[in-house]
Amino acid sequence: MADGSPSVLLLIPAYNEEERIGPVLRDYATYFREHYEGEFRAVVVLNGCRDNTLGVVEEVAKEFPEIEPLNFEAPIGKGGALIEGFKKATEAEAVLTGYVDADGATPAKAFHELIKRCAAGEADCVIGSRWLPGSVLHQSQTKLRRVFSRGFHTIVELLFWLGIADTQCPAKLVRREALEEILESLRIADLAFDVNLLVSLKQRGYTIKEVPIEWTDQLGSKVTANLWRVSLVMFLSVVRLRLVHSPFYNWLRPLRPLETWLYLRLNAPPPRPAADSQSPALEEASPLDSPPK
Ligand SMILES: Nc1nc2c(ncn2[C@@H]2O[C@H](COP(=O)(O)OP(=O)(O)O)[C@@H](O)[C@H]2O)c(=O)[nH]1
Ligand SMILES: [Mg+2]
Repeated sequence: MADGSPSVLLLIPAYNEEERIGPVLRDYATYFREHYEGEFRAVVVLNGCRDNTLGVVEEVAKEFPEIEPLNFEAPIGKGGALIEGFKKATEAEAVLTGYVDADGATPAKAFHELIKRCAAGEADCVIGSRWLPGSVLHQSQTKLRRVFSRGFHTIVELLFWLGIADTQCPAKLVRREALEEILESLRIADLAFDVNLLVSLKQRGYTIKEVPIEWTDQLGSKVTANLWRVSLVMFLSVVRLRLVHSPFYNWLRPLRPLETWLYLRLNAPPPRPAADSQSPALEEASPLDSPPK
């Protein structure tokens, strides 16, 4: 299914990114104006920012109208921001929807490579990998972060048998048909969101291709600064995801309030309730004292 330059919607989740996001948005917009024939749009999904990220994005958007902010006052988490962005993408009918971080770790050219692979019909979802031979790491993550990353990878492999070397690389691209089908099953609002996305795609028989990527780890990570707590939340989320897809899930439903309490205690965004559930809507269900990391 080759399609030269399909329309692309790029999501950029942003939480307190006033320092880092401006140049990244300009680089992406300039690159795609110069190198991409198809339609390119970028939506920055802000969640609970307490700095001037919105002002910075609005300023860039005046110069580059293909960029727009989507602002949530509540700290809905990186996964929550991506879920909202994906909903918007299906409404906008972009052929391909992807995401990268706001800090420029993935250069525009590297994201363009994912688009070329997806447009060439290599897979329904193409994801960058920092762990495959051929990846170019100008700056790696800290050693401790890499140890945690490999630990998380092992747990994810044991739980889901995905066979993916780097589930967490924030450079991913999905075809619209696949996205539409899995949208309702995307629930994880924290940083384990990527696993939710990949498991949902795989369960529905969509193909995922992992390709080596160019990556520069950036200073100022909020994840590395809160590594133990973030890792615990991610662990909880993948175990939860495994249980959701097990026969025991119905027995566990009554524990939902306990689960929400636990996430809030960990200062993390709770998983989103199902559309048909009796749980309150997300915005009301996230009375976090302070934004999640
Ligand atoms: N930690 C955190 N990051 C978020 C959140 N929402 C969006 N993000 C974005 O997630 C991306 C990765 O964050 P970063 O701190 O650079 O983490 P790292 O690159 O994984 O070390 C950035 O674009 C953040 O702005 C959130 O609620 N918490
Ligand atoms: Mg980063």
